[in-house]
Amino acid sequence: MHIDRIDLITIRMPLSAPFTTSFSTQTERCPLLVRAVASEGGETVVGWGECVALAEPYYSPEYLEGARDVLQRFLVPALFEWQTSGRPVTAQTVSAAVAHVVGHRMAKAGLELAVLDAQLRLRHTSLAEHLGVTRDSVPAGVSVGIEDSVSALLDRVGGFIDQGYARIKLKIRPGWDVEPVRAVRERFGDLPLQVDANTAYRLSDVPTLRNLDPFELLLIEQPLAEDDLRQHAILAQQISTPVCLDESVISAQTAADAIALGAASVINIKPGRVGGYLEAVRIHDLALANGVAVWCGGMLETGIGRAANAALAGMPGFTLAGDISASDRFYRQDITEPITMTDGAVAVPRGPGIGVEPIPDALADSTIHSIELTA
Ligand code: NPG
Repeated sequence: MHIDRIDLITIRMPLSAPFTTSFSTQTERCPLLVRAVASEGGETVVGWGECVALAEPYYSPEYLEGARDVLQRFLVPALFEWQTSGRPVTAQTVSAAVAHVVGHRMAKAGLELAVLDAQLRLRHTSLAEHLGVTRDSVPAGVSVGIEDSVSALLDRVGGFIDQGYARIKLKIRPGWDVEPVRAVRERFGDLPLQVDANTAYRLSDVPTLRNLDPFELLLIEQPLAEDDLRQHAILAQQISTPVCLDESVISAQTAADAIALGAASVINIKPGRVGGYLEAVRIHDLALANGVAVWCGGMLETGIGRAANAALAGMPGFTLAGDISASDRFYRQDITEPITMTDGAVAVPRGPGIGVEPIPDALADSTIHSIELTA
Protein backbone atom coordinates (compact mmCIF):
# COMPACT_ATOMS: atom_id res chain seq x y z
CA MET A 1 0.00 0.00 0.00
CA HIS A 2 1.27 3.43 -0.89
CA ILE A 3 0.07 6.49 1.02
CA ASP A 4 -0.29 9.24 -1.58
CA ARG A 5 -1.56 12.01 0.62
CA ILE A 6 -2.79 12.81 4.11
CA ASP A 7 -5.20 15.62 4.97
CA LEU A 8 -5.75 16.94 8.48
CA ILE A 9 -9.29 18.28 8.61
CA THR A 10 -10.58 20.11 11.66
CA ILE A 11 -14.34 20.33 11.96
CA ARG A 12 -16.69 22.12 14.35
CA MET A 13 -19.81 20.41 15.63
CA PRO A 14 -22.17 22.09 18.09
CA LEU A 15 -23.43 19.77 20.84
CA SER A 16 -27.21 19.42 21.05
CA ALA A 17 -26.90 20.25 24.80
CA PRO A 18 -23.98 21.29 27.03
CA PHE A 19 -22.08 18.33 28.51
CA THR A 20 -20.55 18.94 31.96
CA THR A 21 -17.94 16.68 33.55
CA SER A 22 -15.86 17.18 36.69
CA PHE A 23 -13.30 19.06 34.59
CA SER A 24 -15.22 21.16 32.05
CA THR A 25 -18.40 22.01 30.19
CA GLN A 26 -18.35 21.22 26.48
CA THR A 27 -20.78 23.08 24.23
CA GLU A 28 -19.17 22.13 20.95
CA ARG A 29 -16.66 19.58 19.75
CA CYS A 30 -13.86 20.22 17.27
CA PRO A 31 -12.63 16.82 16.14
CA LEU A 32 -9.55 16.44 13.97
CA LEU A 33 -10.15 14.03 11.10
CA VAL A 34 -7.30 12.32 9.31
CA ARG A 35 -7.94 11.50 5.67
CA ALA A 36 -5.45 9.14 4.03
CA VAL A 37 -5.45 8.60 0.26
CA ALA A 38 -3.81 5.23 -0.41
CA SER A 39 -3.29 3.06 -3.44
CA GLU A 40 -2.30 -0.47 -4.32
CA GLY A 41 -2.43 -2.48 -7.54
CA GLY A 42 -4.09 0.34 -9.47
CA GLU A 43 -6.83 0.85 -6.86
CA THR A 44 -7.07 4.06 -4.85
CA VAL A 45 -9.08 4.40 -1.64
CA VAL A 46 -9.64 6.98 1.06
CA GLY A 47 -9.23 5.96 4.71
CA TRP A 48 -10.56 7.98 7.64
CA GLY A 49 -9.35 8.39 11.18
CA GLU A 50 -10.42 10.62 14.06
CA CYS A 51 -8.17 12.14 16.69
CA VAL A 52 -10.06 12.39 19.99
CA ALA A 53 -8.04 15.21 21.59
CA LEU A 54 -10.27 17.88 23.13
CA ALA A 55 -9.82 21.58 22.40
CA GLU A 56 -8.17 22.07 25.82
CA PRO A 57 -5.66 19.87 27.68
CA TYR A 58 -8.04 19.16 30.59
CA TYR A 59 -8.80 15.48 30.10
CA SER A 60 -5.29 14.58 28.90
CA PRO A 61 -2.09 16.48 28.06
CA GLU A 62 -3.05 16.40 24.39
CA TYR A 63 -5.28 19.02 22.84
CA LEU A 64 -6.55 19.78 19.36
CA GLU A 65 -3.98 22.26 18.11
CA GLY A 66 -1.09 20.35 19.68
CA ALA A 67 -2.28 17.15 18.03
CA ARG A 68 -2.59 18.89 14.67
CA ASP A 69 0.87 20.38 15.03
CA VAL A 70 2.54 17.11 15.96
CA LEU A 71 0.77 15.32 13.12
CA GLN A 72 1.75 17.99 10.60
CA ARG A 73 5.35 18.49 11.69
CA PHE A 74 6.40 15.08 13.00
CA LEU A 75 4.05 12.11 12.63
CA VAL A 76 2.94 12.38 9.00
CA PRO A 77 6.45 13.34 7.77
CA ALA A 78 7.85 10.36 9.72
CA LEU A 79 5.37 8.04 8.03
CA PHE A 80 6.26 9.44 4.59
CA GLU A 81 9.96 9.08 5.37
CA TRP A 82 9.40 5.47 6.46
CA GLN A 83 7.65 4.86 3.13
CA THR A 84 10.32 6.66 1.07
CA SER A 85 13.02 4.50 2.64
CA GLY A 86 11.23 1.44 1.23
CA ARG A 87 9.69 0.08 4.41
CA PRO A 88 6.12 -1.22 4.18
CA VAL A 89 3.38 1.11 5.36
CA THR A 90 0.52 -0.73 7.02
CA ALA A 91 -1.53 -0.05 10.13
CA GLN A 92 0.79 -2.52 11.87
CA THR A 93 3.89 -0.44 11.04
CA VAL A 94 2.53 3.03 11.83
CA SER A 95 3.45 2.80 15.52
CA ALA A 96 7.03 1.77 14.61
CA ALA A 97 7.31 4.61 12.08
CA VAL A 98 6.38 7.18 14.73
CA ALA A 99 7.86 5.47 17.80
CA HIS A 100 10.60 8.09 18.20
CA VAL A 101 7.92 10.72 18.94
CA VAL A 102 7.25 10.49 22.67
CA GLY A 103 3.61 10.32 23.77
CA HIS A 104 0.97 12.02 21.59
CA ARG A 105 -1.08 8.84 21.58
CA MET A 106 -4.31 10.52 20.46
CA ALA A 107 -2.60 12.03 17.42
CA LYS A 108 -0.93 8.69 16.62
CA ALA A 109 -4.26 6.86 16.99
CA GLY A 110 -5.96 9.17 14.48
CA LEU A 111 -3.21 8.53 11.94
CA GLU A 112 -3.19 4.78 12.53
CA LEU A 113 -6.96 4.54 12.12
CA ALA A 114 -6.84 6.35 8.77
CA VAL A 115 -4.15 3.94 7.53
CA LEU A 116 -6.04 0.94 8.95
CA ASP A 117 -9.28 2.03 7.29
CA ALA A 118 -7.52 2.48 3.94
CA GLN A 119 -5.78 -0.88 4.24
CA LEU A 120 -9.02 -2.72 5.05
CA ARG A 121 -10.84 -0.96 2.20
CA LEU A 122 -8.13 -2.10 -0.20
CA ARG A 123 -8.66 -5.66 1.09
CA HIS A 124 -12.46 -5.28 0.92
CA THR A 125 -12.66 -6.29 4.58
CA SER A 126 -14.50 -4.68 7.47
CA LEU A 127 -12.83 -3.70 10.74
CA ALA A 128 -15.23 -6.05 12.54
CA GLU A 129 -14.16 -8.96 10.35
CA HIS A 130 -10.50 -8.02 10.78
CA LEU A 131 -11.00 -8.15 14.56
CA GLY A 132 -12.81 -11.48 14.38
CA VAL A 133 -16.04 -9.96 15.65
CA THR A 134 -19.09 -12.16 15.14
CA ARG A 135 -21.71 -10.18 17.09
CA ASP A 136 -24.15 -8.16 15.02
CA SER A 137 -24.64 -5.41 17.58
CA VAL A 138 -23.30 -4.11 20.87
CA PRO A 139 -25.26 -2.77 23.87
CA ALA A 140 -25.47 1.00 23.91
CA GLY A 141 -24.64 2.84 27.12
CA VAL A 142 -25.05 6.56 27.60
CA SER A 143 -22.99 9.03 29.59
CA VAL A 144 -25.03 11.67 31.44
CA GLY A 145 -23.34 14.93 32.37
CA ILE A 146 -23.58 16.90 35.60
CA GLU A 147 -26.85 18.87 35.65
CA ASP A 148 -27.88 22.02 37.50
CA SER A 149 -30.29 20.14 39.74
CA VAL A 150 -31.24 16.60 40.67
CA SER A 151 -34.67 17.04 39.09
CA ALA A 152 -33.05 18.10 35.79
CA LEU A 153 -30.83 15.00 36.02
CA LEU A 154 -33.84 12.73 36.61
CA ASP A 155 -35.49 14.19 33.50
CA ARG A 156 -32.37 13.57 31.42
CA VAL A 157 -31.95 10.00 32.70
CA GLY A 158 -35.67 9.31 32.19
CA GLY A 159 -35.38 10.48 28.59
CA PHE A 160 -32.45 8.14 27.90
CA ILE A 161 -34.23 5.20 29.55
CA ASP A 162 -37.28 5.90 27.37
CA GLN A 163 -35.02 5.82 24.32
CA GLY A 164 -33.92 2.33 25.40
CA TYR A 165 -30.32 2.81 26.54
CA ALA A 166 -28.98 -0.37 28.10
CA ARG A 167 -26.83 1.30 30.75
CA ILE A 168 -26.54 4.74 32.34
CA LYS A 169 -23.29 6.39 33.41
CA LEU A 170 -23.50 9.44 35.65
CA LYS A 171 -20.71 11.97 35.81
CA ILE A 172 -19.85 12.79 39.43
CA ARG A 173 -17.60 15.19 41.32
CA PRO A 174 -17.32 16.20 45.00
CA GLY A 175 -20.69 17.70 45.94
CA TRP A 176 -22.50 15.89 43.09
CA ASP A 177 -22.22 12.21 43.91
CA VAL A 178 -24.24 10.39 46.59
CA GLU A 179 -27.35 12.55 46.26
CA PRO A 180 -27.81 12.21 42.45
CA VAL A 181 -26.98 8.49 42.58
CA ARG A 182 -29.53 7.92 45.35
CA ALA A 183 -32.16 9.91 43.43
CA VAL A 184 -31.60 7.91 40.23
CA ARG A 185 -31.77 4.60 42.12
CA GLU A 186 -34.94 5.64 43.95
CA ARG A 187 -36.67 6.82 40.78
CA PHE A 188 -35.52 4.16 38.29
CA GLY A 189 -34.75 1.08 40.42
CA ASP A 190 -31.99 -1.37 39.63
CA LEU A 191 -31.05 -0.32 36.10
CA PRO A 192 -27.38 -0.94 35.11
CA LEU A 193 -25.75 2.17 36.59
CA GLN A 194 -22.16 3.36 36.93
CA VAL A 195 -20.39 6.62 37.77
CA ASP A 196 -17.40 8.49 36.34
CA ALA A 197 -15.35 10.95 38.41
CA ASN A 198 -12.69 11.90 35.82
CA THR A 199 -10.00 12.09 38.57
CA ALA A 200 -11.97 14.45 40.85
CA TYR A 201 -11.36 12.70 44.22
CA ARG A 202 -8.47 12.09 46.64
CA LEU A 203 -7.83 9.12 48.88
CA SER A 204 -9.06 11.28 51.76
CA ASP A 205 -12.52 11.12 50.13
CA VAL A 206 -12.90 7.41 51.00
CA PRO A 207 -15.75 8.12 53.47
CA THR A 208 -17.79 9.80 50.70
CA LEU A 209 -16.95 7.13 48.12
CA ARG A 210 -17.95 4.44 50.62
CA ASN A 211 -21.39 6.03 50.76
CA LEU A 212 -21.84 4.89 47.15
CA ASP A 213 -21.42 1.23 48.16
CA PRO A 214 -25.09 0.56 49.00
CA PHE A 215 -26.20 1.56 45.48
CA GLU A 216 -24.54 -1.49 43.90
CA LEU A 217 -23.05 0.40 41.00
CA LEU A 218 -21.45 -1.55 38.18
CA LEU A 219 -18.27 0.45 38.78
CA ILE A 220 -16.73 3.78 39.68
CA GLU A 221 -14.56 5.10 36.88
CA GLN A 222 -11.28 6.94 37.47
CA PRO A 223 -11.98 8.28 40.97
CA LEU A 224 -8.37 9.42 41.60
CA ALA A 225 -5.65 11.18 39.63
CA GLU A 226 -4.26 9.73 36.43
CA ASP A 227 -0.88 8.74 37.90
CA ASP A 228 -2.23 7.41 41.22
CA LEU A 229 -2.17 3.70 40.35
CA ARG A 230 -1.02 2.67 43.82
CA GLN A 231 -3.67 4.81 45.47
CA HIS A 232 -6.38 3.30 43.28
CA ALA A 233 -5.21 -0.10 44.55
CA ILE A 234 -5.58 1.13 48.14
CA LEU A 235 -9.01 2.59 47.40
CA ALA A 236 -10.16 -0.67 45.79
CA GLN A 237 -9.55 -2.38 49.16
CA GLN A 238 -11.73 0.14 50.97
CA ILE A 239 -14.90 0.34 48.88
CA SER A 240 -17.12 -2.39 47.49
CA THR A 241 -17.87 -0.61 44.17
CA PRO A 242 -15.50 -2.07 41.53
CA VAL A 243 -12.79 0.41 40.53
CA CYS A 244 -12.46 1.03 36.77
CA LEU A 245 -9.59 2.99 35.20
CA ASP A 246 -9.81 5.31 32.20
CA GLU A 247 -7.28 8.19 32.17
CA SER A 248 -4.63 6.06 33.96
CA VAL A 249 -4.48 3.41 31.25
CA ILE A 250 -2.59 4.88 28.32
CA SER A 251 -1.03 1.66 26.99
CA ALA A 252 -0.97 -2.12 27.41
CA GLN A 253 2.01 -1.53 29.72
CA THR A 254 0.05 0.67 32.12
CA ALA A 255 -2.89 -1.74 31.90
CA ALA A 256 -0.57 -4.57 32.94
CA ASP A 257 0.74 -2.51 35.86
CA ALA A 258 -2.77 -1.57 36.97
CA ILE A 259 -3.91 -5.19 36.88
CA ALA A 260 -0.81 -6.44 38.73
CA LEU A 261 -1.24 -3.79 41.43
CA GLY A 262 -4.94 -4.50 41.90
CA ALA A 263 -5.72 -0.91 40.89
CA ALA A 264 -8.48 -1.89 38.45
CA SER A 265 -10.97 -4.73 38.27
CA VAL A 266 -12.46 -3.12 35.16
CA ILE A 267 -10.82 -1.11 32.35
CA ASN A 268 -12.39 1.45 30.03
CA ILE A 269 -10.64 1.03 26.68
CA LYS A 270 -10.62 4.14 24.50
CA PRO A 271 -8.62 3.46 21.34
CA GLY A 272 -7.80 7.15 21.00
CA ARG A 273 -6.37 7.40 24.50
CA VAL A 274 -4.09 4.36 24.15
CA GLY A 275 -2.59 5.16 20.74
CA GLY A 276 -4.95 3.27 18.46
CA TYR A 277 -7.07 0.21 17.79
CA LEU A 278 -4.11 -2.18 17.69
CA GLU A 279 -3.02 -1.20 21.21
CA ALA A 280 -6.68 -1.33 22.29
CA VAL A 281 -6.81 -4.95 21.12
CA ARG A 282 -3.64 -5.72 23.11
CA ILE A 283 -5.26 -4.29 26.25
CA HIS A 284 -8.42 -6.28 25.53
CA ASP A 285 -6.40 -9.51 25.19
CA LEU A 286 -4.42 -8.81 28.35
CA ALA A 287 -7.55 -8.02 30.36
CA LEU A 288 -9.36 -11.10 29.05
CA ALA A 289 -6.41 -13.30 30.03
CA ASN A 290 -6.46 -11.79 33.52
CA GLY A 291 -10.22 -11.93 34.11
CA VAL A 292 -10.54 -8.14 34.03
CA ALA A 293 -13.73 -6.89 32.36
CA VAL A 294 -13.43 -4.17 29.72
CA TRP A 295 -15.82 -1.82 27.99
CA CYS A 296 -15.36 0.69 25.21
CA GLY A 297 -15.30 4.34 26.21
CA GLY A 298 -16.16 7.32 24.08
CA MET A 299 -14.79 10.83 23.49
CA LEU A 300 -17.87 12.34 21.84
CA GLU A 301 -16.66 10.95 18.53
CA THR A 302 -18.30 11.67 15.20
CA GLY A 303 -19.68 8.73 13.25
CA ILE A 304 -16.09 7.95 12.15
CA GLY A 305 -14.77 7.09 15.61
CA ARG A 306 -18.16 5.86 16.81
CA ALA A 307 -18.40 3.25 14.01
CA ALA A 308 -14.88 1.99 14.68
CA ASN A 309 -15.64 1.78 18.42
CA ALA A 310 -18.79 -0.23 17.71
CA ALA A 311 -16.67 -2.77 15.82
CA LEU A 312 -14.05 -2.98 18.59
CA ALA A 313 -16.75 -3.36 21.26
CA GLY A 314 -17.90 -6.54 19.54
CA MET A 315 -14.76 -8.38 20.75
CA PRO A 316 -15.42 -11.05 23.40
CA GLY A 317 -13.79 -9.33 26.38
CA PHE A 318 -16.14 -6.35 26.12
CA THR A 319 -18.62 -7.79 28.57
CA LEU A 320 -19.94 -4.44 29.83
CA ALA A 321 -21.95 -1.93 27.78
CA GLY A 322 -19.77 0.83 26.38
CA ASP A 323 -20.23 4.57 25.93
CA ILE A 324 -21.43 3.74 22.44
CA SER A 325 -24.51 5.82 21.98
CA ALA A 326 -26.38 6.96 18.92
CA SER A 327 -25.10 10.03 17.01
CA ASP A 328 -28.10 12.02 18.25
CA ARG A 329 -26.92 11.68 21.86
CA PHE A 330 -24.52 14.54 21.17
CA TYR A 331 -25.15 15.89 17.69
CA ARG A 332 -28.16 17.10 15.75
CA GLN A 333 -26.27 16.30 12.61
CA ASP A 334 -23.38 13.87 12.38
CA ILE A 335 -20.92 14.11 9.50
CA THR A 336 -21.59 10.47 8.54
CA GLU A 337 -24.93 8.74 8.14
CA PRO A 338 -26.11 8.76 11.75
CA ILE A 339 -25.20 5.89 14.04
CA THR A 340 -28.56 4.73 15.39
CA MET A 341 -29.75 2.60 18.28
CA THR A 342 -32.33 -0.17 18.05
CA ASP A 343 -33.57 -2.03 21.12
CA GLY A 344 -30.75 -0.57 23.20
CA ALA A 345 -28.00 -1.67 20.80
CA VAL A 346 -25.84 -0.20 18.06
CA ALA A 347 -25.12 -2.31 14.97
CA VAL A 348 -21.56 -3.49 14.34
CA PRO A 349 -20.68 -1.91 10.97
CA ARG A 350 -20.01 -4.46 8.24
CA GLY A 351 -19.05 -2.28 5.27
CA PRO A 352 -15.41 -2.10 4.09
CA GLY A 353 -12.98 -0.56 6.60
CA ILE A 354 -14.75 1.24 9.42
CA GLY A 355 -17.94 1.00 7.35
CA VAL A 356 -18.77 4.70 7.19
CA GLU A 357 -17.39 7.86 5.59
CA PRO A 358 -18.23 11.55 5.85
CA ILE A 359 -21.10 12.88 3.76
CA PRO A 360 -19.30 15.43 1.51
CA ASP A 361 -21.76 18.29 2.16
CA ALA A 362 -21.87 17.71 5.91
CA LEU A 363 -18.07 17.61 5.99
CA ALA A 364 -17.73 20.77 3.92
CA ASP A 365 -20.26 22.62 6.10
CA SER A 366 -18.45 21.79 9.32
CA THR A 367 -14.81 22.13 8.18
CA ILE A 368 -12.97 25.03 9.87
CA HIS A 369 -9.37 24.18 8.98
CA SER A 370 -7.64 21.88 6.54
CA ILE A 371 -4.04 20.93 5.79
CA GLU A 372 -2.86 18.84 2.86
CA LEU A 373 0.32 16.81 3.18
CA THR A 374 1.75 14.91 0.24
CA ALA A 375 4.27 12.10 0.16
O1 NPG B 1 -20.28 8.81 24.71
O2 NPG B 1 -18.67 9.63 23.54
C1 NPG B 1 -19.31 9.54 24.58
C2 NPG B 1 -18.84 10.35 25.76
C3 NPG B 1 -18.58 9.49 26.93
O3 NPG B 1 -18.54 10.53 29.04
C4 NPG B 1 -17.93 10.24 28.06
N1 NPG B 1 -16.67 10.54 27.90
O4 NPG B 1 -14.32 10.78 30.51
O5 NPG B 1 -15.21 9.12 29.53
C5 NPG B 1 -15.09 10.33 29.68
C6 NPG B 1 -15.99 11.25 28.93
C7 NPG B 1 -15.42 12.47 28.36
C8 NPG B 1 -16.25 13.54 28.28
C9 NPG B 1 -14.18 12.56 27.87
C10 NPG B 1 -15.81 14.72 27.74
C11 NPG B 1 -13.74 13.70 27.32
C12 NPG B 1 -14.58 14.80 27.24
